[in-house]
Amino acid sequence: MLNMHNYPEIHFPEGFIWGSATAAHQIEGDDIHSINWRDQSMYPERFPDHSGKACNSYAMYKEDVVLLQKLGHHAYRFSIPWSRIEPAEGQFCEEAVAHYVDLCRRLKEAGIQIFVTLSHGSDPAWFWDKGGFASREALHYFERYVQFIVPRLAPYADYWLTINEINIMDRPGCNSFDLRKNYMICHAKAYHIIKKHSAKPIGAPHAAASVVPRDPHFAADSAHAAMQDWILNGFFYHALRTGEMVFPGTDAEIVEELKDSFDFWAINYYTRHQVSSRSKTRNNILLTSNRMKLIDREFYMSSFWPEGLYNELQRLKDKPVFLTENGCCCEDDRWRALKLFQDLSAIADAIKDGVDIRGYLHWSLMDNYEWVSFIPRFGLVHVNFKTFERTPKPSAWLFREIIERNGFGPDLVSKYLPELPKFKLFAE
Ligand code: IFM
Repeated sequence: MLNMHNYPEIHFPEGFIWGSATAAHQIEGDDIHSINWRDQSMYPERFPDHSGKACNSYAMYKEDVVLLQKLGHHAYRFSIPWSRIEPAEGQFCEEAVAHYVDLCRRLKEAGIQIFVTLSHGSDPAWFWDKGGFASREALHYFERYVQFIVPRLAPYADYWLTINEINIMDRPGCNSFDLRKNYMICHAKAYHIIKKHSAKPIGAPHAAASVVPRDPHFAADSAHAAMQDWILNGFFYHALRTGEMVFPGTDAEIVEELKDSFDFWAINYYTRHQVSSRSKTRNNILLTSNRMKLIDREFYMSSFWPEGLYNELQRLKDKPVFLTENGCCCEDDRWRALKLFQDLSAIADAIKDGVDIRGYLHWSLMDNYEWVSFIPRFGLVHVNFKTFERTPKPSAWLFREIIERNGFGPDLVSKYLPELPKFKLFAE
């Protein structure tokens, strides 16, 4: 997958959906009723940057729709912040609902399909005061929010995404297995509520990552990698297929309404985790070197691993698949072009080998607030965080060309990465 000048012409299936993804907390700004906003104020030491106005997209959403159109996207994935819809317990904000309905209308007018995520890190602070997703007794609040918002969006949504990245949800002080089980239960509830109002397909975006042993010939590393893979990936696939939630060292639980509660696999893919039984932290060993850094600091997504994407997709042959996130953060936009070529060729290979992949949403439309910091820039579009000016990067134009021809070939590689043969990106 690295010898890109020798790629054959790659074509995606007819009707393949191309687009990009964002999340409200990361782009809108002023998510003041969310738990994240409160955490930022209460524990500033954990947050090098405050999310503040982020990309100011709550105010600039109309421009963002025009931008999507200019860049040729067929689809846009965005999230509804529960924190704006129900800022105080039981008080639903009609103004916020009207805002998202208007966003949907504009997207429809622009011919852009809608992937709407119901929960992507904007839980209201009041909900966590009642225990949040860590408490089974509090989950009915989420259900009530879903019951409220779904009928309002049903006329517009083309695809539903329930809860983002259940499999890596953590919160200080919470047992992560219990938390993830509770999220799964909420996903199942949301699935069945949506089904009552909409015939459109439903998925739950999964943070898929390859877990590889540092030394594949060392039994302890392999065993450890297999266990980590279960916790990260296997648990989620098994739970959605069967309704059974199995985490090592805990009692398994069966939730009938969870079984088969999805219409497509929604896959977010970035990187791999290399695990070693010999190191103290044991996973997430960063595979970087000084000459290969995407950004000038350690970041967990520093390794490109298209083979891992191909392998993950091979596990998902039972339903259609959408890539609901994929991308990288970098200062040098050429990395993004490289990532697109590599991961899209892995996706094309997976399609050839029998995986029914229907679409690809790039993370992200624009540079945004990466949960604690503005430094990791994931955007196809550069954002000036002082003026909020949006400027498409070369990779945004590359992506538009890929969309227009529903694929790419070596000519596009040469056009966007002419220096590739001499590139030092892969040198140690
Ligand atoms: O920015 C996040 C997004 O919110 C969830 N998936 C991973 C992205 C990059 O870290």
